[in-house]
Amino acid sequence: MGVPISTDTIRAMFLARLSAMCKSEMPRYRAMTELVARVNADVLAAHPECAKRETSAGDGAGLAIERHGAVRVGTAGELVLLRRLFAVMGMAPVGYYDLSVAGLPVHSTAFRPLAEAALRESPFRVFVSLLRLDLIPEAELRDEVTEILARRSLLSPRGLELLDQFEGAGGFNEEQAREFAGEATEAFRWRPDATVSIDVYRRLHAAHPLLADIACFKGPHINHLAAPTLDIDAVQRAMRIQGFEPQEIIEGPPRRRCPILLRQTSFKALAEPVAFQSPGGGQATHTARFGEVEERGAALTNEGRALYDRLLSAALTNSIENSSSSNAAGYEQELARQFEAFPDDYAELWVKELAFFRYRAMGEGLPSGRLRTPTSIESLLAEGYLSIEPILYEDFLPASAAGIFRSNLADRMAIGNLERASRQSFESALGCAVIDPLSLYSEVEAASLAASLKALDLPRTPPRRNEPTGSPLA
Ligand code: OOG
Ligand code: NI
Repeated sequence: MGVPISTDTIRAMFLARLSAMCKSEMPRYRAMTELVARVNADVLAAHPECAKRETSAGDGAGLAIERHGAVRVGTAGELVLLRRLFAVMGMAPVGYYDLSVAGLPVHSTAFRPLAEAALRESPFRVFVSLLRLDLIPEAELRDEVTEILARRSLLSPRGLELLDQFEGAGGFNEEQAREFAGEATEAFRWRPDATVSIDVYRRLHAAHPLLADIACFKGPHINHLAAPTLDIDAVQRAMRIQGFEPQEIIEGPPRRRCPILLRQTSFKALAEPVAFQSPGGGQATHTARFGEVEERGAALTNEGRALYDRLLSAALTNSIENSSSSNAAGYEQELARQFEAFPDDYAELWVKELAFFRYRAMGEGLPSGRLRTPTSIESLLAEGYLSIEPILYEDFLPASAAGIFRSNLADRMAIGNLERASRQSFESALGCAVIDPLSLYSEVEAASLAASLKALDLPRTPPRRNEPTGSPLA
């Protein structure tokens, strides 16, 4: 085989093809990426320091490259095949997202690179949702869907053959990598000829639009790609003015000085013509594909995330209760009001342990003699021996994902009271456990601290905070 191509390179090859396919098939998506590029160029011209902010975008050049995509599959077998396919591209399942809480009959994970170097090289993830047939009440419909899905294969025979070769040899040469990237892209192509009659499509669509989207076509079409931006509010305004009809609100936290987690917006899925099978044949439209924009900020600790979840749900509840003329504007105001309780300063986020940080040693190390002084990470930061920068959030947010799904379903269909999905059942379908995202961030933080202390020539880890000094009575 010679020297195998790195999985990071295969991921980049795949994304380049996928992106080209989406742009050529969806002029609106291409136009959206051009709009985002203009906004990003304006931000960089006005604030050159922003290039550093999106850390996984490196010097900012990476802003032209999409950060994630999403597909939906119907069966455990399909999910396992995608796990194998994404492993070729250096992506593993991270996180579990239960979307049944939002009335969607799916649960999900994100296939993504794990290592910092891999994320820097190509920070592309795929949000993969698995249909929960158990949530479809009608037994007859469930059987019908099972039968339809059993007939399709996600990957071409050549793609499957290459996958076996990769697993057997532990890698691809360049030619195999290129061929596989092509086969994988084909697997996610939107194919407008349904595998069912219009009658079956309509019945599934009536049960839940997602059911029709997942079951009636030849494969798991890529439903969107998400372009990164440095100013999602500017993108949202430009999308409105230029007739892209973005969703009503930006999902996620409000605009802040210190961005956290993930903010997202999208334009509504396009109605695309579909040709149906006999009996009947016929044509109709289906909303399959849209475009998304994302802006990322700091990854939050467990405590930070709990605070985020609490404030977000308070904003939602209050804005529903006091809903006045404009829901969207009322919600945004309420969201901003709630998030006043979320510190908007990196030093404070560090002190309160609400976000994860990467440490860096500054200068030449400590002056000799200093090691005898008891010290703390806090004073090393205060005295400038250490510096911190937030670790970028690489994952997703279930409430935001639900918003993205819903804004792109023709009708806001919900199956009443969906049973809570179990992570266990998802993992047994996947054939392995999903990785806990928090453990990844905390490893990056710990490794950067250890390396920085070593660079400062400190023999052991000092306590995080200064001991409280003096007596409270002094
Ligand atoms: C996936 C929606 C989730 C996001 O950015 O949160 C997602 C889907 O519509 O299949 O992509
Ligand atoms: Ni998305």
